[in-house]
Amino acid sequence: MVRATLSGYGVLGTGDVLTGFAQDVSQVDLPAFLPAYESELIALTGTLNGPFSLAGAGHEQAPLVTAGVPAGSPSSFNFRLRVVETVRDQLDLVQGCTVSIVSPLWFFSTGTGTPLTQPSVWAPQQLVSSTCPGPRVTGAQAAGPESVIVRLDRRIDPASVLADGSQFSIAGLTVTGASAPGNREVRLETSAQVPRQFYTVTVASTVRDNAGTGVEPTSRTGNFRGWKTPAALRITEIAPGVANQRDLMELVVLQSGSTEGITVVDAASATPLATLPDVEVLEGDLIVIHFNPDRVTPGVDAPGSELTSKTAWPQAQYASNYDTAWDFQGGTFGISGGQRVHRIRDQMGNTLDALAAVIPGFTPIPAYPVQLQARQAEGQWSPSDCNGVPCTYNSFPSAFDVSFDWGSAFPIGGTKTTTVGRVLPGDSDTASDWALGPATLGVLNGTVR
Ligand SMILES: [Ca+2]
Ligand SMILES: [Ca+2]
Repeated sequence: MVRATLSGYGVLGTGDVLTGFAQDVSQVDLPAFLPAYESELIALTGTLNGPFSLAGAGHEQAPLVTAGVPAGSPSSFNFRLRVVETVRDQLDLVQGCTVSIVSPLWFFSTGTGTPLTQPSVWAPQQLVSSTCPGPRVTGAQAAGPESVIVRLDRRIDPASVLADGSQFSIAGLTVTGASAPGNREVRLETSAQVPRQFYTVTVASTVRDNAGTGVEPTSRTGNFRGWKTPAALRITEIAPGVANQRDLMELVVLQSGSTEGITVVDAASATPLATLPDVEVLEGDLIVIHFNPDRVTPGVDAPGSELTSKTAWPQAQYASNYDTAWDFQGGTFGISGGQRVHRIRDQMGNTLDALAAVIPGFTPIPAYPVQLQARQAEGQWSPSDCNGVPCTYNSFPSAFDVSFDWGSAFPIGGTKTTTVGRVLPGDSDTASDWALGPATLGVLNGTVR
């Protein structure tokens, strides 16, 4: 890339309009003539011909077509609009937008193969104009017994949404109200939904984005299932360090309801360790989640989660199951060691419970204090800070000090005899709720361990 290194300079003026200096390259096959244009100020009009994807930290890119680089031409496979993530969010750019930009021409190369030619937008003012398709419905979800959230791919103008809900229709339900908070969602009030029933919501084209464009006629419906009361769950016991990552987690049901869509998350990973099935559990029930289940070796783990009763896959037949608990199966990853925040999230993504655990001698994991602070901010872990400042490895007390030390729960030989357990009632959201002790999986923990 052509670059100049400036060793010293003074700023004599800013904010000048550069449009007049830019050469319009909308007709040029830019990838074919990249060396002639790279790093030069260009003006270009083109259309985003595909969805956005990641393009380096904090950036996204989408396939771009222009008069000079038409769709399907050889050069089109190496031609992208690259945008800073936050700028794209602010400008509301999506597939199908036609954009005019003025900015220096960027490209990306690994040193081998054909470089990606990437006209770029780093600052909002580099987008001179844009014309986008109308908002498209991307999904819908029940948010309460008489409430639904409709999600769209562009910001909705709150003034375009009528409070009486008359722009939305759902067969089998009456829509009684609607509101748009100014983001990419609309919240509807409905008559009482039938739990688990399938519904389709249809949005009128008079619902518009901030540019005044109505909802796309071809993408104006979303499906959802009728609201059912969600179960409230709490972590009671964790057996980490079991051989072959076949770790276990025990939960207690605090409020009867469905477990559908509840996830177990290691806060460091975007992928849940387990996503629970749709089972109606009762207050006081215990659930044991089996991570990385062994469904191959006969008689070890059941073929799947128990969906109909706590003894659907009985212990006599499947040795690892507990007849006193719902045995659910997780994904293929177990519980990792070191500094970890494990949490239970409901279907909407809210944290139901969390355990912040550390191994003091373990190499500090940089992400851990951030995750700990997030749980403190949610009111799921105490103290809420470390002497008035965010808890870090260097604060006093430190992130280690306010977390539970679970180091001795990782046994040599990978057994599950010693576990991390909540000492009942143990609901102060602090490390003192927890103790190491003999496993009581499938059985309610005691008041001592
Ligand atoms: Ca069972
Ligand atoms: Ca237990």
